[in-house]
Amino acid sequence: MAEDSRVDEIHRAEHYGWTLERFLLERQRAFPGATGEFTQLFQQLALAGKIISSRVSQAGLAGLLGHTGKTNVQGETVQKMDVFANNTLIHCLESGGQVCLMASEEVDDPIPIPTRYPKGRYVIMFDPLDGSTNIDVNISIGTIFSVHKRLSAGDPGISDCLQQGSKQVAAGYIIFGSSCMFVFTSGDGVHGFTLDPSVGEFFLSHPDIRMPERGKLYSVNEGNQALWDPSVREWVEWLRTPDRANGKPYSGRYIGTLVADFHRTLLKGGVFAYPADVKNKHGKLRLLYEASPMALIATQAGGLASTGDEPVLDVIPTELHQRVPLFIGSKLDVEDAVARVKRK
Ligand code: FDP
Repeated sequence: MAEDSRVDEIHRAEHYGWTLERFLLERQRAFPGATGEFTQLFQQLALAGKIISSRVSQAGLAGLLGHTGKTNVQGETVQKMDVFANNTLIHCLESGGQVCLMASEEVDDPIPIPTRYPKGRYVIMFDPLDGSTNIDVNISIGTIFSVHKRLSAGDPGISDCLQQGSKQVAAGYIIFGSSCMFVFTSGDGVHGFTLDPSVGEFFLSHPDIRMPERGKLYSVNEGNQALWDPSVREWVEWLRTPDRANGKPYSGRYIGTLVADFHRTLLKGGVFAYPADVKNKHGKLRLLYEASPMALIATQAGGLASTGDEPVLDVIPTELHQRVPLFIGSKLDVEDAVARVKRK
């Protein structure tokens, strides 16, 4: 047996039986003062992930494909699965007692916890089902979440949501792809768990994920080229220009679901970008529940995330559904992008 695959096998055997729950409980024990609230919050998130995963895999049979006929706060068409995922997350999280306020891509204002339930010390924001345009065509989609500590002493409000990314206590995503994975960081590395649907549990499959320092892939919607700043066009052109010393040309990969494009970038390296353009003056992706959580994961895995002007984690939010340009991925690839793309 080749040394590499033997190491892989030992690695797998060591972590077999490490469910997400066991992993969280072990970590909880390492903090004697821990209340267990954080672990319980993640149990609720995992439950929501399993429910959404099960529906996503049956969407065509369960009458859940297609749109609702409505548009959301972003002016985008709301798909039936968006609504299902949004409601599932809200119902799983509102009653647990760990969360004091929620916010969702699908809802204009922060979502309060009904008075019949206790309020906890966390604020959670999510994109319930990222990649809406890919739902009906069986391409990977996902849920993204960002967790902050509550700031306010009294009734929680919008200021609890408008916190810098660097203040996140945890962030993650659940990708519904050829397998379902739960990937998260709570500031101590990035860990990935794969759902075994026959057991109904997430098992640790990717401990301590590290992003390669440089990759060979770039990921951007080239259909927007005509709308980009010339410096963005030149950067992409540079990536495509053969140069052995720099490992170029890079190969292009673009799925059009941030979760899926980011997941590939996390594991394989390279760079994903959604720059500002003439149509999307501040970029397209949402700061609080798309760019920020991915930025925390990227930095925890040794990568970088920038708006082109500043680290995503430093942006001070002013609006719940604020957008930012995003360059995210391998450290050296993002540094190249930032050096080449014109600042504001
Ligand atoms: P979608 O609008 O399909 O929900 O969240 C926005 C997002 O998808 C990201 O997942 C994705 O990276 C991006 O938009 C795709 O946008 P384009 O179709 O403009 O490339």
